[in-house]
Amino acid sequence: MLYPIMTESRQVISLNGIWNFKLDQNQNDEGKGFSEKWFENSLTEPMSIAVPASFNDLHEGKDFRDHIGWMWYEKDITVPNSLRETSERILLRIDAATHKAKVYLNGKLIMEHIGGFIPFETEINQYLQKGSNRLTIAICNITDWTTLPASGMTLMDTPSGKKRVYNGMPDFYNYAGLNRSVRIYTTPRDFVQDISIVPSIKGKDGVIDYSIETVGSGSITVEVLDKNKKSVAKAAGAKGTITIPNAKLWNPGDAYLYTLRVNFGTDIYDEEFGIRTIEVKDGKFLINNKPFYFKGFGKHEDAHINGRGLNEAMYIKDFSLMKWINANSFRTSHYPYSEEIMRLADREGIVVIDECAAVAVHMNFGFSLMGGKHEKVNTWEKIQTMPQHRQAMEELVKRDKNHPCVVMWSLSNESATEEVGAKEYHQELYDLTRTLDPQKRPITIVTHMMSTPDVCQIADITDVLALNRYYSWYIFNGEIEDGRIALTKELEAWGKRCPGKPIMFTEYGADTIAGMHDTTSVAFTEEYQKEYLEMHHEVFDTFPTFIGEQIWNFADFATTQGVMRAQGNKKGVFTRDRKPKFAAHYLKDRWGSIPNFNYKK
Ligand code: BDP
Repeated sequence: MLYPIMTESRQVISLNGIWNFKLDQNQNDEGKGFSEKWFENSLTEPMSIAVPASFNDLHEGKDFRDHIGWMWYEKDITVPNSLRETSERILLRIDAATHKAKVYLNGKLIMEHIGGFIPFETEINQYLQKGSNRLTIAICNITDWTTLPASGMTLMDTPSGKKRVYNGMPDFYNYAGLNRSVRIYTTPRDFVQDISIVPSIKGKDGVIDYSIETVGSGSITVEVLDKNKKSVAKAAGAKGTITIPNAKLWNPGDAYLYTLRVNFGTDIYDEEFGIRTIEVKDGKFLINNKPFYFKGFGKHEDAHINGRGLNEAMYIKDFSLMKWINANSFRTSHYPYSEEIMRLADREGIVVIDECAAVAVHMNFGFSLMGGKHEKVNTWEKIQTMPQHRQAMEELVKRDKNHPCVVMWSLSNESATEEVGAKEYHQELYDLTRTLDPQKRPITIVTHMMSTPDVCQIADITDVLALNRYYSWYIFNGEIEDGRIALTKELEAWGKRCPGKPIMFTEYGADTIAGMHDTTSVAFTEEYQKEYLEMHHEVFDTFPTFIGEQIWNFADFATTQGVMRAQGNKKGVFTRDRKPKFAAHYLKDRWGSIPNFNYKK
């Protein structure tokens, strides 16, 4: 799916700003918005809300912040006559509505979407009227065992009355609403629908195989522009191969972006791309034919006030901190991040593992961790996430396939990979993703600490073993040496189960309260976080097929409340307001001495 940009043939109009807002469904009822047809008139007594942003932290009170159910956004928009009266296509594009949306224009339902982290759009010419138009968007933040993220919901009796509660909700706050931009954009009637670019390297030259999807009639010409917008190669036709002599490569920490300018009839679109290759071979993860070592983090889109809302100043700050600490990569845990983040990673040379929103796809995990009574079920017999999961991978690959920063897809985070049925479930998604991705990137499945080598069902499918492990934290809390022994044992066992398969840690971390210190380290102190990381790194360094370390988490982040969370998850190497903890300085030194390439001999 093409990102909306202005070109000589396309206009982009932002609808961001202050909108009307109203909560609907409350803890006990199903809401009135649909039965009373709130979309047919202006909302009565609306609140003010900012778009883009998560709604939760923008007004006070638990009932507001923790609202579960439907909410309504509304804005009056006027499209200039000059635009409305042309034959151009006018599209409404919503970059993310978390998690489910119904969109009305002047009272008519014009589109619906499920999945809170992916853009969706529709042509609106036929619904637009002269003067003011009422745009109403109903959004629901409920997840269940058919959605991604997964997790169930129950109505529980509490002393103050019945209350909706989540079962197995993932460990991040359910920030919702219009989290990303809402825009109108135009294209000519005959237009470029999609572009795919597959780069390769031949000696000193870069080669791209391109293919263009169009709607309507016209002839296609394409042109490659260098960083200074100078034309370096040309071709014609919907498909083809272009050689870029003496090409500059896209490298981690040293990005170079070319532009493919596509002309089709009167339409023009500029798609950026990089020349780089990716391959998993002989136990190594190769970028541009050289063994790469991942240094970095699992992250979240999470910030004060905006929640998970688009926050470009924060993106710049986070990338600056990643460079400061000598990181070269991150995973989009646990959902697709904004297109603006992906474009920035392309530009800054940060390597990305791109994860879909498949988190909490496990019907036994939440219960067992909380010690609650729960009859064990087989997740893969009961869960109904497959249709959404297929859609999620289709939408993600379609959106992100040309990004040079994306080096691997992650099909899921900590799903029930230890349960029988996980192999078949993930194999279907693996095959789908492989077919969809023109660049045929490696694909991984991130596993949790119970998915050990003796029981893991997906180890043979995944191209890279991506492990989330918490030795010396959830297991042997406070005991570094016990953790060391158990961790070493598990890595040895993986070596036996999957000889020669590259392995990396996509999560390991210790909750650390900034400012809490001790001479003899104990859990939660800044000293303990550093010792915990040092121990892991000593072990990692002894395994030749160990290809990367991504710490949980880049920064402290908001979660639902719970006895294990002190105003959120504190495993950040930075605080939520992006100040370094003690361990950050240690990491800066370690990662400063690890090159991007050829770390493991
Ligand atoms: C892992 C999850 C992650 C959590 C983390 C933790 O993948 O989302 O935040 O554990 O417990 O299980 O800190």
